[in-house]
Amino acid sequence: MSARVLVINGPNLNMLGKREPKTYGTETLAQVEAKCKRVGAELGLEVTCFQANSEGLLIRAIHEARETQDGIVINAGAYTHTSIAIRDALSAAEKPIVEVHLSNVHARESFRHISYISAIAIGVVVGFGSLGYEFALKALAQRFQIGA
Ligand code: DHK
Repeated sequence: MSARVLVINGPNLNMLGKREPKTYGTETLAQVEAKCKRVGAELGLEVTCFQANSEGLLIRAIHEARETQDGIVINAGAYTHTSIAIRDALSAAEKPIVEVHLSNVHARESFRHISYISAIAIGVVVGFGSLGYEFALKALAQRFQIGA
């Protein structure tokens, strides 16, 4: 059976393609999610994608992932820098987590340099646009020892 990975995108990432393209790129969320599924399949991963703008919906999806998924890739958007609740949900999931950001958050405003998620992730990928999600999936696949 292939490993199951949930790719979570947080607030404002539904606006990808339209939102500040110099920072976040020109691909839409649908294109990024399609790429995650394709790359995941090549790596032997069964990828499910989820996006929400509200903290509660993100936490509910993480709680469900505890029961249904083997790993999580998350770009929590601005909640990365603010939400202890999302971090606690991720801890409680007890799965390998990879944190992704499209932009290089460390080259931006200082409030983006803080992440509540990084300390509980197996790794963090920032600044490579949607390629970061591919790196994250490859890292999980390697961890599950299937493919890459
Ligand atoms: C996305 C966001 O929405 C921001 O709030 C983060 C992250 C950075 C990204 O680069 O993907 O600060």
